[in-house]
Amino acid sequence: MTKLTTLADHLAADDTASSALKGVVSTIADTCARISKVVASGAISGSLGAAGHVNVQDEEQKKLDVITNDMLSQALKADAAVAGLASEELETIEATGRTGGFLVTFDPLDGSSNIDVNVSVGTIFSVLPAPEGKSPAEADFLQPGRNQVAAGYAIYGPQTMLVLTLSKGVVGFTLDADGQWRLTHADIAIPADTAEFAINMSNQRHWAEPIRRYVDGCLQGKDGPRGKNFNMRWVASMVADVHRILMRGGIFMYPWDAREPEKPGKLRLLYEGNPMSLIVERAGGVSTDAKGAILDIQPTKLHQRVPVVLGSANEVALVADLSRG
Ligand code: AHM
Ligand code: MG
Repeated sequence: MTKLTTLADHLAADDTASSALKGVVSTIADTCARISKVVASGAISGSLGAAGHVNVQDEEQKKLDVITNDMLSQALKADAAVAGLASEELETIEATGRTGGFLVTFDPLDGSSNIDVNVSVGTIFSVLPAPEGKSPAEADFLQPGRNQVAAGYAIYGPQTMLVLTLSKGVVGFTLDADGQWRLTHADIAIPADTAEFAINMSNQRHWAEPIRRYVDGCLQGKDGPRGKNFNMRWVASMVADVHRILMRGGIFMYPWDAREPEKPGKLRLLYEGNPMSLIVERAGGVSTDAKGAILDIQPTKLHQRVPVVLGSANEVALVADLSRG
């Protein structure tokens, strides 16, 4: 059997990224491989369950949120090309004492509310350029998603995979039994059309009119305006729902809703919205907050939330059309 290309060989062959950026991606990938083991050990290592406090998002932290946040933070602080980091689990940014290089934002364990029931979870990351000649402040992290020089996620599922975009295209690696990332998905592309949607239907009564109309059209299937039947999936782990869309198409929505009207949505722009939007766009899909491209939003707050509609291009265009009225 021919050996599949390793992540190290794939990065070495990429002449668009600097060696410093490749180093940061390797640091994150190595840490995700280690996180995969901790996640997989579950109750054996006593790492399941609640940590006993809430995070800056006012959400109950799991023990694994804390463990994985510490693992990534420590690894990134030890990387000479990282000037600062920001995490969904940390209140403020952390500067490493270095200048130049890169800033990394991450959600160390997305979907962690699923961890105790053994459903796929993941790590999402985004790499931004750091300011030259000064230690980064919070304002330096508030860059539009278009500035990202790399983005990706690891999914801890039946297979552990790493999905990555650098300057172009989206590639996927699978973790082998020896702890090596192997290139298994050389050119991931999202089909433009789909008959599968993903949304938390239990929030239906809180949605805005355009989302109600769109989903209602899907639910009416062949007998409705769409003239075809739709299937529905909701893992409640963004990594798992987005991964499915990258593998076979679909539309994912976590829109604004009226439960907490002052919040624009549930998902966070810097840790979830931007990295996933870059991956989806690079794979030929579309990602919008229902007004415009998520990647064009100028962030104003570190933990800013954003409505997210992403996936198959023609389907996302329909939601955007309905939203414009
Ligand atoms: P988390 O980062 O605290 O895990 O929250 C984000 C998760 C996403 O992975 C997922 O799409 C969403 O929350 C599910 O929300 P809900 O429980 O409302 O369905
Ligand atoms: Mg998350």
